[in-house]
Amino acid sequence: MAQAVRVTAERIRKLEVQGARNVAIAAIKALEGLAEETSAETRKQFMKELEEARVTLFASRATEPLMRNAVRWIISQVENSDGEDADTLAEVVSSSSNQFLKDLEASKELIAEIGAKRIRDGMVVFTHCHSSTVTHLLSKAKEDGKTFEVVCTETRPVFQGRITAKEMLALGVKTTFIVDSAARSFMRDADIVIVGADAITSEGNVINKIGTGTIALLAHEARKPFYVVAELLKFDPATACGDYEKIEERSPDEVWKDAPEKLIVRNPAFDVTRRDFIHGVICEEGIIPPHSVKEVMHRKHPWIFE
Ligand code: RUB
Repeated sequence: MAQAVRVTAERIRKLEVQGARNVAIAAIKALEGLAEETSAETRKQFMKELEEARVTLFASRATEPLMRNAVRWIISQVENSDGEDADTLAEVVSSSSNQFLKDLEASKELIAEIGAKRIRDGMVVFTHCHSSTVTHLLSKAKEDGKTFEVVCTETRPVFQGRITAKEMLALGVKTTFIVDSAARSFMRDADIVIVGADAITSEGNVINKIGTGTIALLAHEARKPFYVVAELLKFDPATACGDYEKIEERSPDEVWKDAPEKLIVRNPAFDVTRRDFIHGVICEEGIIPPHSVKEVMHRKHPWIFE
């Protein structure tokens, strides 16, 4: 097993790398690392290493289709190339990884440009957890000269909301930090809710950090627009074939380290927000209704269904 892959998978598992985009980027870089450190000589040996890497990276976190799509695409580029020696194939891994990262970056910029227009002066933006796509959108809005405030939840059990809060403060945005259970009390002051996504299903439902589904309900109750900001490649093609998106269940220790014996402590990392509660998905194709994501994927990324 390539060292780069093993170390990266462990870092992802431990949440040292957090958020769907960062997880995907780390996995792509691990494949680049594999291409550099490989001792394979033949095509067969190299393909075996790639397959081991795929299995290890996929197992590092269960609910990360962007990472899976990225790894699948890079491996398919290698499969489709006719190089016979490992050096040539390693070259294909490097160039396709580069291409994927470039496209991912371009999507992020486009999403920020589109989404920033939804932020108007004086708005209070409510967000949950830490999404690099959301914070980039907000930094673009700030760069465009918008003045707005942010309310962010701490996001139990591992407090990713603190990352969001620090990033907002660094941007000079007035930020209010609340416990997750205060979400309803602060929803009435919000003008817009913007969250990220880990996965989008074929029905247009969105999977994001645990608590997102509740916040969507609260936004619905308070009649506040609820937007999901995500690259299209967070779509999980397996859901179109009947599979459910697997919801990662993390260690109970994250919730209560020395919990009494026999106490059942559950720690699902994500939940599902039904498409009915989502005003729009802000993606690189514009702001689209959640139920049309699958159709857009057929047009933009047909390979994903192969
Ligand atoms: C992070 C989370 C983020 C999405 C989107 O969960 O739910 O909202 O991953 O992030 P965790 P991004 O901290 O458990 O990884 O927009 O950066 O892809």
